[in-house]
Amino acid sequence: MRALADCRLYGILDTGYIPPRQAVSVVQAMLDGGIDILQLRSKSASHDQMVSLGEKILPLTRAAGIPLIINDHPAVAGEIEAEGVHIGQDDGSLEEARLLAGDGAIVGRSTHSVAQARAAVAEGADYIGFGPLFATPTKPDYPPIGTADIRVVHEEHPTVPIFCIGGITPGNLAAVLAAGARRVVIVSAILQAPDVAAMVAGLKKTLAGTP
Ligand code: 3NM
Repeated sequence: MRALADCRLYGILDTGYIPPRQAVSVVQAMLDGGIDILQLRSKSASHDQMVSLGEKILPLTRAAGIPLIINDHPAVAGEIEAEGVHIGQDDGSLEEARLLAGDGAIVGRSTHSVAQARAAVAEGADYIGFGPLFATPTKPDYPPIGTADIRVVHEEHPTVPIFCIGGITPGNLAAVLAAGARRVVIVSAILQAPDVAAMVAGLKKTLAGTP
């Protein structure tokens, strides 16, 4: 299983873009392109629907040796024995999520400011998301925070994996990396690409150009 520390390109299977019947083929394309870590995100799904979708995807991510992270549903992560869970600012404590997700689970938290990043790290997050850097249709209600604080959070938390997120595309990835990012989450630019595997492979190549 790939270690979190070795993950730089974080993909999300978001049912807002991909209907459940296409989930397996799109996940396979992301894996073929070389995605490092994958999250299952479905804002409208019930516990049982998340379990059912997660159980379809888990054999693929396991075969590829990469972690599967369940968004918002720590109990689902525990039930299907996914590698981890991701929660937002309003989703309770990391401790509670860790208890539900099970021993050894990766627990990540979304953060939208330097102060929230500090709090999540103090609370013991295994990784944080940091964004949205740019305006994004995937999370339309959040004001973009820009790129200036990327360097600040990396300097404050040199040992915590920080995944920059929000509006990142092949067109601005180099600028995001130049602003100090090392790891990114990219959703719509991957899921809406005509060739998902080729898009992922291209993004990985850009990331590999920056240590
Ligand atoms: N969380 P895209 S931004 C799911 O800032 C999500 O916490 C964010 O999608 C955060 O790559 C975001 O399509 C959307 O912009 C990322």
